[in-house]
Amino acid sequence: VKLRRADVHLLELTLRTPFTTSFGTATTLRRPFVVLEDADGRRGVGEAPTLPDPAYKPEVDTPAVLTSLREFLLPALAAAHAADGFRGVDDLRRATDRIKGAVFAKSAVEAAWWDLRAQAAGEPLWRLWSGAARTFPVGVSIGGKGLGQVLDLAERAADLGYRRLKVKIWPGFDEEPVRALRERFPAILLQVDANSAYDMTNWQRLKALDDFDLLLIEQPLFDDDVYLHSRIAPEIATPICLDESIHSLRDAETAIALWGDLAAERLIVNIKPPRVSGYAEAAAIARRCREAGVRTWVGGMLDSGWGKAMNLQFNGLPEIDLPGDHFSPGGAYFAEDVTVEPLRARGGMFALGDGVSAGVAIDWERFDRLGERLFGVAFGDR
Ligand code: OSB
Ligand code: MG
Repeated sequence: VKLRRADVHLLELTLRTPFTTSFGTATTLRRPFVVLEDADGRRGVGEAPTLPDPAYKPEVDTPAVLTSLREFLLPALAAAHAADGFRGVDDLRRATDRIKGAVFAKSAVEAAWWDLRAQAAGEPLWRLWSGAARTFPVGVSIGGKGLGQVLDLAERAADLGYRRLKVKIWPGFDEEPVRALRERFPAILLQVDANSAYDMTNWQRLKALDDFDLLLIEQPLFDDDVYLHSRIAPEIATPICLDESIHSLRDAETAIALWGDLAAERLIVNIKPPRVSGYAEAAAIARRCREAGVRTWVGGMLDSGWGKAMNLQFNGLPEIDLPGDHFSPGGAYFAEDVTVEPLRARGGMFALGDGVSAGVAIDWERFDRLGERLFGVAFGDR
């Protein structure tokens, strides 16, 4: 792929339903999108699914991602492109290797690059990633303020046909919503996400959730911790799922080693491609987890239709076991989105097709209307 320019756009996306987690409520999301242009004039797009502040984990806030892109990643890409060009994704990744962290920013660049590759090949992304045109179940994540809203959103999700629900919990709002959801939906796949709201003084509360046949408990402890999670895993019958604290294949290896003989039964990994710096690393994690018998699924960050479409293509990998966070419980996530056609699940199932790249198209008129271009670099001729 011969690149001509890289530009960063900032779009404002408005959630139709505010999303509440243990760390706060989000309504409007300012999202960086990387647009890579190749020598044939194609435009590849990658989203950084940022949040307003670093309450989920460091460097996922909009200002941090914009700083990483402007100050470090785009200059490093321009320098590497001038010196050697990019033959493949490994060259692209190597160009920014010396920059530590910046996983969301790196992922946005890589996503745009994959989009270009897929367009040039005329293929869907799932095929480039050695996936299959799978039909798989998808789930929803419920971030409700209080029991009333949680039950209301769960009802809407069940009406739309989703058979897997994830609910946000925190100390004092855990057993109550889980009990209510389990009573209302006895057969549904149910899981919880604490977004690191518990600590070593109160994690024992989570043992009470063992009575409700949950699929998993996601990131109960600290956002940067793997070790303490491995210590509480033998004490809770429900599997522990890591989200925030997995950034790389190496982190996944650490978890697999720490869980030891319990890995297959008590460890699950939420693979969010942007949180692990991109789709290449995400695929490596999925394969390593499969080898170790550790189940995986594809998480979301309230991504736009574009980010979700790419994640759904990634869900085509046969190594992904469980339903992912790809759809919102009450219909579309955003008042206005960046894709021409909305993504659709039928009966809680999503079917990958033969459409090129992400299988949906960017609506450039809306893309331009929702935000503005902030900065960019020209790569020049090689
Ligand atoms: O922890 O999975 C999470 C949203 C924002 C930040 C973190 C998380 C989430 C979700 C939503 O749970 C998943 C989605 O539907 O995109
Ligand atoms: Mg999570």
